[in-house]
Amino acid sequence: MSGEEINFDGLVGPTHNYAGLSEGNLASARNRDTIARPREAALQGLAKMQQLRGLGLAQGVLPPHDRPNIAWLRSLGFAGTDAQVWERAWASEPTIARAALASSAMWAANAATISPSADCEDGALHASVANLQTMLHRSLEAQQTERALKRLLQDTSRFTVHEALLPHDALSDEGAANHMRMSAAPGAPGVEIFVYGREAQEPRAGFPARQTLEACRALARRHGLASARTIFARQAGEAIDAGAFHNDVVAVAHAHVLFHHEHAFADKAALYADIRAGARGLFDPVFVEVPAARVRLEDAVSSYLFNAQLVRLPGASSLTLIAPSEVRENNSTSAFVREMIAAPGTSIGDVIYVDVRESMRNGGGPACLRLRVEMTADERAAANAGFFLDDALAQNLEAWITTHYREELAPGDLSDPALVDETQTALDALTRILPLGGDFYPFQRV
Ligand code: SUG
Repeated sequence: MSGEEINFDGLVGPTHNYAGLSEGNLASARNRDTIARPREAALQGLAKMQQLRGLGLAQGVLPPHDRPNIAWLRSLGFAGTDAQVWERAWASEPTIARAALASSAMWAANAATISPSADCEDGALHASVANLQTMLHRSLEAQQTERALKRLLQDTSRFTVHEALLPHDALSDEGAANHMRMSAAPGAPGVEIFVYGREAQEPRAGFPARQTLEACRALARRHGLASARTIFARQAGEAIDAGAFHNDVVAVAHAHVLFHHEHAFADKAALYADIRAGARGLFDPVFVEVPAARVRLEDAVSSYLFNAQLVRLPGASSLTLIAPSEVRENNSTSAFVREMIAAPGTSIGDVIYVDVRESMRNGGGPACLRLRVEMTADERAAANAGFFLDDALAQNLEAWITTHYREELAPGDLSDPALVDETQTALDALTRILPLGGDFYPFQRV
């Protein structure tokens, strides 16, 4: 059966800011308390989606979450009007308030793990919402993500959207950012590779490892994956400590190609062998390894060379890397990419640079911003068409962003009670642009 990989990008929310919330994410720490530009951030994200659509790729959109998260603050005992709740939270619990404001749902690669129907025992497409339990601000995303995915994938005879795993340290799950898939072509059965940073209960000294083996195994079981084509690989501790808080900071796969840094995985030889075994009879895997002698882990992390989208453009014989412009500005990564795409017989034959700088400053590159959903033509027809980007939707979203988003959010602006009404008005309007319904956001249900 033929299929298509569709990228669903998270729209950057109106409260995009730099709060330094993610330990182990070097960009988030570095840019803490700097001035954010929400309007520009959202327009950059939309421009990236439009650029990819212009190249002939299918593109979808996922909505931002309601922030500040007033419902959560109320559950913590804050009372009064929504604006008062926000003021009071800032006054007494600034750490909690910062978490309640994060626009981190924009990084849709962390929304869920998707297994296309070709891999799943019951022939349905399975999606497991990520619990994102490691970081407080991200642990607030699962419920709303589940609502969004259920709006997109409504047809329960074709799609199964699983709720997040119990949010506990033992089942720590960050979604597709730690999941790769290789196959002959979209629609064909593939090899699913789950990358974990630690096992439950395993002590770890350095930066947090946000994905456990136990969570990976649970996802594979839920999705009904064939064990012969399911791989669990450990991320190198060295990579995590160098700032690769998700595997997609040091590796990306598409079709038969795995593009990765030399130090991405704890046991590369075992991973290659497992992929070859899983792929037998289906496709010949190609491994494009970037040696540390060419690109240091530090440069891979600061440029986000691997946080790129690896895509096949219509009619192209090789793959194209959609990389952040920071890769072009780093001498070692730009030189490596230039040589790679020019090499005879290369599997990755082109590069296109995109500007998502506002997101990058929080550690989110082009690949973080999108959730890949591989669908057959029938599945695509059954999915909610209103989430697929076309010119009319792009125009509406652009106008919506321009109307509702602030140009700047400086640290001193974050406590502004006016933000509550402003963002709720914006999101309420969004429910009439995307097919979300008038009860999508918690503030619409009170
Ligand atoms: O979880 N940053 C996100 C970036 C997620 C990137 N996603 C992927 N690699 N797929 C995170 O660390 C920073 C928010 C702040 O500091 O304000 C943040 O949440």
